[in-house]
Formats: sequence, C-alpha cells, structure tokens
Amino acid sequence: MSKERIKISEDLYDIMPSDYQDLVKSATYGKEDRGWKDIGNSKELIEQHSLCAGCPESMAFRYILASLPNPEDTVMVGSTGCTSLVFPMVAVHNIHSLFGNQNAIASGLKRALSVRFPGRTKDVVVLAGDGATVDIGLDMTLQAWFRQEKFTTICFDNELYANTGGQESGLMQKGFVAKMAPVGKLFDKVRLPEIARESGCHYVVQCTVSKPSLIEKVVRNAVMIAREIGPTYLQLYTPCILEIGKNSMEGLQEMRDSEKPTERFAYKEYISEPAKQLLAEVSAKDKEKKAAAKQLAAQGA
Ligand SMILES: Cc1ncc(C[n+]2csc(CCOP(=O)(O)OP(=O)(O)O)c2C)c(N)n1
Ligand code: SF4
Ligand SMILES: [Mg+2]
Repeated sequence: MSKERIKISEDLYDIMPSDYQDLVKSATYGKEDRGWKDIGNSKELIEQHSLCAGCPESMAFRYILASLPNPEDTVMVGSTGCTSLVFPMVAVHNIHSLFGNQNAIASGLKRALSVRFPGRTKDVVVLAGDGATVDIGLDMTLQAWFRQEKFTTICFDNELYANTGGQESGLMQKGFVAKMAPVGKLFDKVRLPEIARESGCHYVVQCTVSKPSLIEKVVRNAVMIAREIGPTYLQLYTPCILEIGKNSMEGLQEMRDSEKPTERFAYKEYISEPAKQLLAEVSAKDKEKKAAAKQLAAQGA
C-alpha cells in the first residue's frame, strides 16, 4: 500500500493549487490504523470545498474518507447533488454517475474491478443524496441489493433535494415545508433502513454524523462486510442547514437533537448472521494483533 496509486501527474504538478498538493501529500494511505483521529494532521478534503460554510456534509466527508480501510484501492461513485460538488476536492478515486444511476454504475464497476484485478481487494462505495438514493434512483438502489452486489451504499440524508433549492424527497419528514415544497410533506419518511434489510443488505445503520468515532466504526464494518459478504447500507443524517434555517455553527446541535432515542434519527442497526460472524472474526484478529504488539513492546522494554 502506498501513495503510488493516488498522485498528481508530474506534468500538472506546478499548476495544481497548493491545497490540492497538500491533499495528496498529507493523505494517510497505507497507514494501518488510519481513522478519524488522523483528522487535523492529515487532509481529506480541501479547505475551499464548495459546500455551504458549516454544512454537516463536509464533516461527514472528512470522517468517511479518514475511515475507509483501503483508500488507495477504493473507488467512490457519486451522484448529482450537493455531495457531487465535493468529489473533485478529495484524494480518493471517484466517478460521477447520471443522477439516480449510482448503484447500477457501482454494480458494473465492482464486477469489472474484480475481473481486471483478480486477487486484489478493490472496494466500491456509493455516496449519494436522499433524492438520488430513494426517489429517482430507488429502482437501481434496490436491484443492486437484490442481486447481492458487494459494495456499500451511503446516503447523505438531508431530507430534501438541497442542490436544486429545496424540493420534497421521500425521506423528508411529515409536515415539513421546504422552499420549493410549500404544501408540506403529507407522508412519513420512507423507512429505507427497513427496506434495505428486507432487500438483502447485510449491514444497515441509520445515524447522524455527530460522532466521528461512530462513523469510523460503521464505515469500516460496512466496507468489510460488503467486501466479503454482500451489500451494506448507511443512512447518515447530514442536515441542510440552509433549508432548515440554521446558521453555520448549528449543524452539530441539530444532529444531536435529532439522534435522541425518541427522535427520527435515533441509532438504528441491523446485522445479518453471516455479517455478525465476520465481525466477530475481525474483532478476534484485531485482539490477537494488539496482544502480539503489546508483547513485542514489552520484550523491547
Ligand atoms: C437525470 C437528472 N435529473 C434531475 C437532475 C436535477 N437535480 C440535480 S441535483 C438534484 C437533487 C439532489 O437531491 P439529493 O440527491 O437529495 O442531493 P442533495 O443535493 O440534497 O445533497 C436534482 C433533482 C439532474 N441533474 N439529472
Ligand atoms: S445547500 Fe444544504 S446540503 Fe447543500 S451544501 Fe448548502 S447546507 Fe449543505
Ligand atoms: Mg438531499
């Protein structure tokens, strides 16, 4: 594992903005225990990204990118929306797909990568908004799960179409009035975590991105399970502060308020039996590794 696979072409190096050069120089590829604690000493997303100031999607991106277990060999698939604006500003290979098609594109990509690179682990991670995942792309989302495609789907749930000014989405909460949905949502939020479980996902989590350690855990679990067993799904609340009338410092509190046990983003998790077994094996191996490292350190002392 090295930075060899993610580097700036020599011919273009001098014209790349310095913060983009930093993105590649300060990345943590190849670091075995990489995770959210690297944030601050490394770089996952350039400072001048295109999201609104304080948008929780930027926090979510940082935590996810810092937690990918195998970033040099990961390809992310995006879809149109606020999320897609960020992809040119990260140092992980990624492709854009036509709005809603992301899970179809990811299915082909994952299969092609396993043919092109047999014997090498290649992870595929879809990252798209709720409009792309649940409304316009629902067919592609579900069919990928039915076919047991081995990749992770992450939905940034901001409960509306943010990038086009605030239209209603299937994940919008009942009664909410958005700038371009003046009547108010007539139905409850579509229960996509439950649908994901019933459609064959082996690991499903719904949570907010208020806690980086939690995001690290669920991203790792989702990627490892998708690699070995089958589809996984994470639904992360990344409130659109612009639409709900919060200022740039208030996104974190909004997430904390919405994750209380009685609220709509209370932590939800489903793990299939084969996935439970895999996680138990991974955890046993981690313990063995830690014990061996401790013993080695004690011998050296
Ligand atoms: C095929 C197609 N249909 C519609 C659009 C218009 N469009 C662009 S972004 C967007 C909404 C995105 O909403 P969501 O997926 O929730 O992402 P968000 O912007 O909220 O992060 C729509 C409808 C498009 N670009 N392409
Ligand atoms: S419009 Fe909303 S979701 Fe999009 S970047 Fe701004 S705050 Fe974030
Ligand atoms: Mg959205």
